[in-house]
Amino acid sequence: MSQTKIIHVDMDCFYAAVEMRDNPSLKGKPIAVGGKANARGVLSTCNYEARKFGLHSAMPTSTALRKCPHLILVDHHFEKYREASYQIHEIFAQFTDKIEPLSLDEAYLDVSHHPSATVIAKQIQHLIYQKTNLTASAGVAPNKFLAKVASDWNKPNGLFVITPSDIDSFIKKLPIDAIGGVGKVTAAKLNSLGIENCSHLQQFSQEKLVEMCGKLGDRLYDICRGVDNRPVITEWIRKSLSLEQTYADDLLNLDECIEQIPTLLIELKRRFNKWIQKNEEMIVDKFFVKIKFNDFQISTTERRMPEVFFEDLHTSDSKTILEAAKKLMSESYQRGNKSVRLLGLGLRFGEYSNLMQLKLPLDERACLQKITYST
Ligand code: TTP
Ligand code: MG
Repeated sequence: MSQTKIIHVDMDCFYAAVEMRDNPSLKGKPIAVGGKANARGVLSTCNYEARKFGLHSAMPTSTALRKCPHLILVDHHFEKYREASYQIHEIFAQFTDKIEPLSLDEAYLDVSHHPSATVIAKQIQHLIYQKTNLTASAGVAPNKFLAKVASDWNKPNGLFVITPSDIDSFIKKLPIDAIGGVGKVTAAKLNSLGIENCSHLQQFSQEKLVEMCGKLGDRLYDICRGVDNRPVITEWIRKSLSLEQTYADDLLNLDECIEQIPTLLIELKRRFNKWIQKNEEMIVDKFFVKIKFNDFQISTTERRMPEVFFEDLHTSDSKTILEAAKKLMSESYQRGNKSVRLLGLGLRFGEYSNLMQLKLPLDERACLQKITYST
């Protein structure tokens, strides 16, 4: 079997780069794209000048301004980011069908069929710059994990190649916090045991790693040896997250149903925030409401939601989501207009890859966005 060759491409400070491209007076100054410094504003990203001050994605804007008072805060222009994203994904498609987009600015490409993945990666970087005037970094490696680490290695506008014979020496020095899935808590726990890099991890049996890190231990056992057998996934996966509540006494009218929404929302948000930590690559696609009437007739209504809705999912604010839930619930209720025994709320998720593959026109994808969540 031929050697697997994966390229991971990731745009450099993507939203910020688009903003600097379109307003060159921002270049060379610390800038961030994000919400205002009121209660819930966070940075979506910032440029490399701002990163020198310790700023990063998902940092509250108020904190960012404290650390970097002359920071220039720029509003989002999602339409522009989607346009650039569309252009880069079209470039990827010139080289292979095996593409797994992770978000607007990032994708894995399986180019095992080609004699030189490095040549393709360079061409992709060149074409991206030519078409969008933006820079991308690329990593080339025998698997997804190493390709992703490699794309980060020489950022910005970098290319880093890990060949099969490099793996052993490269992986041994790799710090554990460079492994996706090792969060701050796990990293701190492992550090306290003197485990700082993959060569330290290699000293432990699989059983011991599972004992120390739970399910993650199985993956760590492979990853710390540079092994990752996950294929580049191109097919549609859809998931949803929902909750349902059956009431001891039927809810007699729409108002009684609507009164239940805030309680249901608190639980939905709690589950969402827990779930999204393990499913970072998923994007919220739709919001839905389910009603079961007392004669067991079921009525569901689902809708794509505006961006602000998704922001509400991971902040304490629920205004937009509450309004949306009321509207969907009214629609569902009208179909039966009788006593209700069960209410449900839910979110459907899609992977960006799937949506790209359906080749939806740009405006159909308009409500999709990468989720910003604060840690
Ligand atoms: P990233 O690729 O994670 O970051 P980046 O492209 O800004 O910077 P880097 O050079 O390190 O790759 O994310 C791509 C875009 O997704 C980013 O420009 C903004 C958006 N984003 C959010 O909205 N919220 C987040 O928490 C993150 C991490 C990214
Ligand atoms: Mg990026």
